[in-house]
Amino acid sequence: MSEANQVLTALASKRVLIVGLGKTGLSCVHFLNKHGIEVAVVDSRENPPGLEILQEKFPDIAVFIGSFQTDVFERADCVIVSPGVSIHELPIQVASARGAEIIGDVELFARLATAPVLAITGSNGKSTVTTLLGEMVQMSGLNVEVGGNLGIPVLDLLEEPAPDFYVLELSSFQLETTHSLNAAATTLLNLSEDHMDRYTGLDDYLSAKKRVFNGDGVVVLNKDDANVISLRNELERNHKVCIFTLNKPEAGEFGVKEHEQAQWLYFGDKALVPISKLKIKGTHNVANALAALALGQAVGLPMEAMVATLQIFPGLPHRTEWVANINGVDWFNDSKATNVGAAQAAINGLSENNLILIAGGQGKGQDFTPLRNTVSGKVKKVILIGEDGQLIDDALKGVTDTEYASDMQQAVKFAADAANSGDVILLSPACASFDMFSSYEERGQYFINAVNEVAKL
Ligand code: UMA
Ligand code: ADP
Repeated sequence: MSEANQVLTALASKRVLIVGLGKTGLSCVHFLNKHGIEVAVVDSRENPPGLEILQEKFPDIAVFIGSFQTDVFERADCVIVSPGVSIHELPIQVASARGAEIIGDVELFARLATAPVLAITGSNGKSTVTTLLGEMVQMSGLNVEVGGNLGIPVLDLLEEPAPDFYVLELSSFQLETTHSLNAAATTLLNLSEDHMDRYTGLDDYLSAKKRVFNGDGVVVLNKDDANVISLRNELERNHKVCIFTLNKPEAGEFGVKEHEQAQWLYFGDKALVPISKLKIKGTHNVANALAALALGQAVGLPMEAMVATLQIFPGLPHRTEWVANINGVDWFNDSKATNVGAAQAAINGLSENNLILIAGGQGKGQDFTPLRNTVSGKVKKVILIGEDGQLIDDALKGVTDTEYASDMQQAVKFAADAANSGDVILLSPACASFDMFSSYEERGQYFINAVNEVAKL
């Protein structure tokens, strides 16, 4: 019997409970049902998103909604937890203490996947690096499946024939329930506060992220991030470590150096490509490019193919995305900046000193004071939106002008009114979107629509 079949047979003998009926939960139901494994589903929401599909396609599956009823958990001996649910929820803890196995979809994937995995985590830049690396694999003439936190649940990737590589974006939430992933190459891109409503502090958040290093594959580390590089000695015991930096690289490192009167990406003393040729813009995206190169090199992708990819990869929507130039004012949509670190990177990355920033939303318990230094001298006005706009205002007292807007349309109008030709307007909220929008994509689209209205005036 193949290893994968052994894993599935072992699971079939257990009472499996899927917690959460979002994308992940539904994907688990589909996958396990296809392999003849019986499951039950529980979701604490009254009206979870996948309910209609579940009832239509799988009318025989038991589903419990509206709360986490303890008796439902008591019957389970394998609990598959969706990333949006904390494993510290009491019924999950009780099940675990009773000996039930607590895993996530990524753990199941790790046990079943037969091709090497490239795994990317970090507070910011994950989706960009994951997508870019996927494109690099393809440009190298190899087959790739890309997914994870990016949006395609990992078990869906197993529906396709095994590729040469899987490239996975993994969140701290997903890593919490992952035990046996042994990625061929992996990175923790950076670490800054996020999801502080779920973790007790930065250390707790880091310990979830560090689970990406559980295997023995190559580890790519960011030398410029103090929290990340402090792990180097510990990781060198079990891993080959590769380094990237925005500064001059040492031998064997990826970095940036001046060459022919321009800034170039370098590997050791080898000039690779001028930064001006990269399609993705901003200093943070230079770091993302270097991280992707290091991961690709770790698994033998040809440098020429990777460098060629960098010259055509346009980046992803809602990430420092240029929207329009109206009356000499450039508008950028960075709606995916859902934490302070991301907004700081966008503000610094655009390297302007004439910015008007639109920020605010759900702060997720973050400390906004680090924004103070970044905004100071660069941002001439901040338009505040959403339920935690006031917290940002408090953190920025005295360093810039602020104004409150009741919705995105008004925020765009206030920003347009405050801008002069040559200014840059940036939506980079530093917050989640769920107080006003269904997702960061919807927030970005509302912004783009409102900017297009301004263009018509
Ligand atoms: N929820 C409940 N009760 C439940 C189950 C979920 O209240 O019983 C809530 C959660 O608290 C959360 C929401 O429902 O607010 C969605 O949670 P989920 O686990 O059902 O989410 P999925 O639809 O399965 O999507 C998840 C990831 N979502 C989260 O981690 C919150 C998606 O990442 C990911 O794309 C998808 O799996 C496929 O792998 C999204 C995300 O916001 C983009 N990720 C966070 C981030 O990037 O910052 C980590
Ligand atoms: P993630 O998937 O980790 O959220 P994305 O690639 O989607 O990352 O980028 C989200 C936002 O994070 C971007 O809009 C930008 O503001 C910021 N960002 C991107 N790359 C980096 C980086 N390397 N360091 C810091 N911030 C970044």
